[in-house]
Amino acid sequence: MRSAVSVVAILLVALLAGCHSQSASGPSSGSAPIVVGQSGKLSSDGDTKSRSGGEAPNRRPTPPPPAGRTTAEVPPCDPAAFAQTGYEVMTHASADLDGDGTPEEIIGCQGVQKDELGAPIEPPYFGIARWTGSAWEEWFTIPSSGDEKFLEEGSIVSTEDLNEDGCVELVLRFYGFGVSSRPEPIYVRRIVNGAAEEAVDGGGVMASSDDALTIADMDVNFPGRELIFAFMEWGEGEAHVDAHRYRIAVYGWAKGLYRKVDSLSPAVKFRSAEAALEAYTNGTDY
Ligand SMILES: [Ca+2]
Ligand SMILES: [Ca+2]
Repeated sequence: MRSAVSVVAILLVALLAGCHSQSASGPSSGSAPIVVGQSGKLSSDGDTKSRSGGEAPNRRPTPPPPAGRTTAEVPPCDPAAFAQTGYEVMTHASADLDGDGTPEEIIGCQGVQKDELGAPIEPPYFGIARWTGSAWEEWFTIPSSGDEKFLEEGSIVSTEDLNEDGCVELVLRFYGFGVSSRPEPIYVRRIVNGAAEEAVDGGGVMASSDDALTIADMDVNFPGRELIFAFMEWGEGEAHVDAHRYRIAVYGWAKGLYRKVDSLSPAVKFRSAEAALEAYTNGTDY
């Protein structure tokens, strides 16, 4: 694994200048890795494209927009108009999820009414609004599938074509209630033939605020970018603030889903999950 990463690191340098994402759309098109850490924060820090081989992506052609229906004529969507009664909009983003040339609006909504601990009583959801040609309408909703109660700014992790097949992978994160650590599961959905499909093996990846995710092209055996998690592993007698070991889990696109394709637990301890991910993606020899 380490030698493969070293090769990737060399390829990165060689390919930095000329590689650009094939993403059909998205608010931040480009191929910079996306890092989401403990507070759901999101950062991009440079192009790490390294794909140089492997299975050729089965690219889906983007059809031209129908006559009289161009993006320029679509008025902006008002996300607040799509919050159901008793909900407020926490975050939203635009992306062409069905590849018809017109962006849809992804709207994250959280329940207003709270319990005695401050957690919303109703489960959060993402609403997808689409332009019909004459009006914005709610297309479908994606409710939290666990006990998660929260949404926030970082809940829409990615709206890009990660596996380079012409279809956007929508990476979403809900939040559970926690005191020192809280559940932060990741879900991946895509629109196929007009319906939202789960796009990660097992329906989602359970993670917590002690863990972190980055999205970067690290393995030429799988098309496009991989989802790379660092999961905190508690050692004997360790306190929360101590350095910990982290398990690195790589999810690559294979047989129509993001599946766990690699897992390793270096003996080195890190101060944070982000530091563990940075060491892995930089090809550090543990
Ligand atoms: Ca569309
Ligand atoms: Ca895709």
